[in-house]
Amino acid sequence: MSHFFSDLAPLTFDPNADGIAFRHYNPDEIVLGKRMEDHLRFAVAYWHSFAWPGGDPFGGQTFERPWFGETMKDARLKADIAFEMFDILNAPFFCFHDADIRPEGASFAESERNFREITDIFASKMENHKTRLLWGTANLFSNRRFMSGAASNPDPEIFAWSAATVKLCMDATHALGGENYVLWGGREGYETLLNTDLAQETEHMGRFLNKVVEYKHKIGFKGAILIEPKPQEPTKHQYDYDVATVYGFLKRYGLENEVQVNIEQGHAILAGHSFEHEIALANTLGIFGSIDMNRNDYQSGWDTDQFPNNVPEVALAYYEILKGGGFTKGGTNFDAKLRRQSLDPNDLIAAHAGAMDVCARGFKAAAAMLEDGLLEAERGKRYAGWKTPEAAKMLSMDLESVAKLVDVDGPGPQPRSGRQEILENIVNRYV
Ligand code: XUL
Ligand code: CO
Repeated sequence: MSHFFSDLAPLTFDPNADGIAFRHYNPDEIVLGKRMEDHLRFAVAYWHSFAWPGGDPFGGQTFERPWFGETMKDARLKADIAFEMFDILNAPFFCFHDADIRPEGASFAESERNFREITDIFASKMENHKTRLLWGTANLFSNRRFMSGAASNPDPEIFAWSAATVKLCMDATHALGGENYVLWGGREGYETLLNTDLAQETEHMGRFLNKVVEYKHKIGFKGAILIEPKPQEPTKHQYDYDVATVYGFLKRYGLENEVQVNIEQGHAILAGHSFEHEIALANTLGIFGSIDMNRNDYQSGWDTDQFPNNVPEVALAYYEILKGGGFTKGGTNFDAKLRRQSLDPNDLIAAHAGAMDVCARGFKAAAAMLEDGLLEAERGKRYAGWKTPEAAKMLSMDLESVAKLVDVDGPGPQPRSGRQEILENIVNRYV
């Protein structure tokens, strides 16, 4: 034991606890016929919890962690403490980028050796810890070599370097039994059209993604390949803007049955959508995969990556997820970081425990809303007109024939209330 977390005991479900505990998240509670842990599939994000120094655009590092440094000794200590935290949180999953877990080497080969040493450590730790890998991913955005993109970079050598990096990270994810592999195109986009060949860049991204899918099948990786949409930040115009944009891209390259989406709440907000909209659309298009459950600050307009703390919002998101049948390979990843003044090791534990509780409350509310069926009954009534054979037939008739169905001498159809406030009042009964 490193004593970093002052020997905190693993958290348990204890609504009356004095200190940090789960007050709403009971992993073994059965909801809709399944354990909560198996529904929610929580994951800890390695980067924010163990690699992020606490900087903001106006100030640098605020956190002091014994593993901060660029040596392999630091990386090994970081891995030890990460698994200590996973145990304290009883976390079923974690997620990582290559750059979170190993120091950058002087060459690709050295970075690869560093990376493999740590993923081997993960593999042996996973033999006697419960935590599994929800997804692995490659960081193709932090190092300056990626400043003009990865697959969309004008420099073909960066395209190749990116391919080699993704291959390495997919191999590791596969070897560790990861359930998904994520591609977030942090710098796949542009700052100015004046130096950008949009047609060529998007074509290269399509070719790149095809290679990723081919490789997945070649190595027999059974996990899902997920794209994480985001509209901007760091680039001004990001190609994977939102779920709808990603779907158009997948269709264009024939990958809509191969690739799904990892939807992040904060990214949905940046794109001008609600989280539940993005989830509902992904379900409608058949590409829902997983979620990053971290919110933005609504005033600042930045990707502030805060732990979830708004039960009604979370409830509506899980409602859509449950309506779509729940997670299969996906889960609830906390791609969230502490506020930079939250210096203490216990802040990390409290942040995750609180987030798990917020999700549990929202999830239970969502399950109850679905089980009681009031909202779905209302929705059913609203579309009931389409249940008649005459109405349904219209969909296959041509425009002129449909036009003939109008009673041209009558007063015309009468509008009906959308009952929004009544529906909001129903939701409020649960949250
Ligand atoms: C950045 C972001 C990433 C992805 C993984 O906004 O969300 O952490 O989740 O690269
Ligand atoms: Co994310």
